[in-house]
Amino acid sequence: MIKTSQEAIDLENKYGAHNYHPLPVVLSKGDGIYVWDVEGKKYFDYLSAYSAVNQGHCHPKIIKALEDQGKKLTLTSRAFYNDTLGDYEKYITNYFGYDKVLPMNTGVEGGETANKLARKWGYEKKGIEENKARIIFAHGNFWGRTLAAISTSDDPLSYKGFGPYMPGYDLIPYNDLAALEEELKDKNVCAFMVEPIQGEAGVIVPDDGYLSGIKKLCDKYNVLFIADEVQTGIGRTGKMLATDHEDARPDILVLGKALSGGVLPVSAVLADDDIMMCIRPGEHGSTYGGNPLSCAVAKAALEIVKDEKLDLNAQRMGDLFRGRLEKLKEKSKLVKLVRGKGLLNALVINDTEESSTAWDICIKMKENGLIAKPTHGNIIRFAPPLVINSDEINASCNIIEDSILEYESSN
Ligand code: IF1
Repeated sequence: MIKTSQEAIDLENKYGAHNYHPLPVVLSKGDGIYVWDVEGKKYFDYLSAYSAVNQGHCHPKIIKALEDQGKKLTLTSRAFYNDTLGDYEKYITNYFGYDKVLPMNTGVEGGETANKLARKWGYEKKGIEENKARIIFAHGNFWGRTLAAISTSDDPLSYKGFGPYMPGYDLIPYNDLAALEEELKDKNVCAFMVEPIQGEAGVIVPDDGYLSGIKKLCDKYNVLFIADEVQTGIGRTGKMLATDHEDARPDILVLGKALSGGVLPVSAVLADDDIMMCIRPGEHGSTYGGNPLSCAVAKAALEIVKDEKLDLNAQRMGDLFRGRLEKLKEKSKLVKLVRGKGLLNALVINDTEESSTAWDICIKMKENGLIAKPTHGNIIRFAPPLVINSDEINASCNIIEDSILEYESSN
């Protein structure tokens, strides 16, 4: 049993792969928007496990679904039917308005599934020559750590040292419809896969009209629009889906993270029959994909977003949050830019990408009772659980403001 934070850190250093550089805080309890460390110190959680805990930590309704199903039947594999999958499939396809769902586990498996589906559709429905299908991505994309996912990355930290790379992938600038149209003229392009807001790249919000422009161009050139909503979906940006902000219904929708409210890995790929039926029995799957435990947890997680109107709350609380941080620009030279939508926001620190300023400010915020983590050098992402209220937004903004001003006055 871990007694001190240092003990936990030492164990991870000694026995765990060093594939992360965590903020020096050791969490042992979570409830709603709060987490506690081993010593009992309480923090606002402003990362939500990269937007997987939208419903708040250990939401009682999700935990109850986990316990009830966990005592009954957790995994059958898809070799057999079970009495939860069909019910969940009906629920989630009606919830998002698609004919069918292909259930997977992690977000990157969702992306991989969407890529396989698009290629298959390209050969069978668009008539692309075998092994010639191309999928277009945007510079700055991030959709996971598999060899296919890093093959589309232009971040050396993601791809360097892991070649050779998956062929049939090309990049264009994000938020650039002209560049997209150029690529879509090639008959071998089967899909364009894109995040409606780029999370890892630093919460890059495209111009109004970008998403609807993608939809129009993909329809015009008979190319599938794949929306990676693993991080932006499930209420995070102030709508159920970030693509709901415009007339931009994806042909293939990829969900993950908050689909299970941070309880266990659940992802999903949704599409209509003319696309989804291109994959036939035995051509794709996963041991845990669509397991009864995941179905019970994910259904509860989705019900909560609707029942508690978490998308509307994210929109209102996000406006309040950005308003507060905008005012901070007048008080601190360190605050260069505030951007985001709903409760997916980022603060760009007025320093170089290589500087440790963003990290040092996160350390200061941790000392003051709020945990967040920099993405890409000088950008701090702020993404609390969507259950946060206005008093908690104001209290956490006080911590952010005090921490930045304290840091500035001592450096
Ligand atoms: C890490 C980043 C965020 C994602 C989008 C698919 C996936 C992710 C838009 C894959 C996953 C996670 C991965 C995690 C940290 C986190 C992350 F910093 F890595 F980039 F959120 F921005 N599409 N993002 O953001 O989902 O397979 O992880 O379930 O790898 O460090 P996954």
